Amino acid sequence: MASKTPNEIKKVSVIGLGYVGLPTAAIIANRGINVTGVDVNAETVETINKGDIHIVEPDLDILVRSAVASGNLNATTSPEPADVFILAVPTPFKDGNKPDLSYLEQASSTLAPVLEKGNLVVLESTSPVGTTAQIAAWLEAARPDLTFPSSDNSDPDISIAHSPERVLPGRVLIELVDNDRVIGGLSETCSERAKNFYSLFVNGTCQLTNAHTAELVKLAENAYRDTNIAFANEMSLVCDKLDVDVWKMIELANLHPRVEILKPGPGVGGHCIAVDPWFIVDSAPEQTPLIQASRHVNDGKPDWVIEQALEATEPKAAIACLGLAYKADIDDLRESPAMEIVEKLAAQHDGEILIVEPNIAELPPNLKILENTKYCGYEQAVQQADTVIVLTDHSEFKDVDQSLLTTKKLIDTRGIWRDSRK
Ligand code: SAJ
Repeated sequence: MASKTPNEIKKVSVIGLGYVGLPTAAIIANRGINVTGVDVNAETVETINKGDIHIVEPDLDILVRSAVASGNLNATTSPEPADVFILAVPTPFKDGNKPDLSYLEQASSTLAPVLEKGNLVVLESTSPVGTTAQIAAWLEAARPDLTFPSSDNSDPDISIAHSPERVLPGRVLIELVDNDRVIGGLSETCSERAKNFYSLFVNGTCQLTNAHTAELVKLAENAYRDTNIAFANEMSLVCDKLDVDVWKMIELANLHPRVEILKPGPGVGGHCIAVDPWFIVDSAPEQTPLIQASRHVNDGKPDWVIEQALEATEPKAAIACLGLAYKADIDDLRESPAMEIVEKLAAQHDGEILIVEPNIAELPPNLKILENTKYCGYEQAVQQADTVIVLTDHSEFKDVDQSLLTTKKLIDTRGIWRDSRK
């Protein structure tokens, strides 16, 4: 049973309306295709159906509003029949750095009853090697009346492929359309069908491969970045010990035509780079000493920043912490090293911890309940503090009045003010 050609795809269902699923649903809907977005969170569904959004991403509000107003995007809490299903639910890790596939298993079980002959199912969530085949096995167990690619059938009723999302938060709407896509089907026909589908809205090239390779490509990309950041973080410790300015050293080393050292920071955050390398480690623990060491180097950086801050500051003096988000100019606090640093500092230091984060309206609950934390503006925090720590390189911090800093002890983990003391 052949899947639909691009102009026969009338209805798409996106399961999981988060940082990837919602932008994807909105882009497809704005191409004139009917899209149902599915999310277990009833509040999220209600927000989207009003034409609003529950996450921060440039221009997403405009796109969702127009998709909902045109009638092409609607959200619901349970899947309905469609021609194509995209799975974009979280794949976090659990205790022991093990992948947690429970959201995918749950999504597969709610999707199974509405599957019909000719459907295409695409897994976009970043996943351990073997997950696409696992989804086929879950669906096959629930729907013995349908044939699946795993049944050794060259023309199965249901086609299944992995096409990992590779978009950078802050640039999602551009990268969703312009980036090349890696598409790994459970068979060559599955890959071809998935490519037909993505040609509806992707301008980049669709590179076809098998599912295992596509799964590992995505994990390798994020582990590669984590390893490179770990090198920069390790060099920042070396420079501190040897009293060398790490930013100057990296600037000069990067003049070499084959060297490009990334930037050190307070640690690595976000729901991707701090998580995905562990999926490779889980599948091949003995083959991954470098990936594991990199994770430990990056995870160790917050404690080093805390040590520096405690050493620099009198016990009762205030410390200003600039930035909570895991990287510049976003509001995402997930796995943020800045959050870990602020929380541990508040527990280990007697003085006040003055927190400046221009992208949120109030402190998250875990910091709000602490007695010695306070949410502040930049000027107030810097005036009251003896020590100032830059944790996130938000644009706002680059343009501040640096004359306020001349009498302060500075710990600039992002190197944004490296020239301010010259
Ligand atoms: N960081 C540094 N130094 C650097 C670069 C980054 O300390 O030189 C830190 C950031 O401050 C942040 C963390 O690393 O805490 C991750 O930030 P990022 O901008 O490197 O990446 P993410 O997590 O926002 O998005 C990544 C991207 N992957 C790659 O660049 C290989 C994106 O393309 C993926 O789609 C995304 O993960 C994902 O969803 O997997």
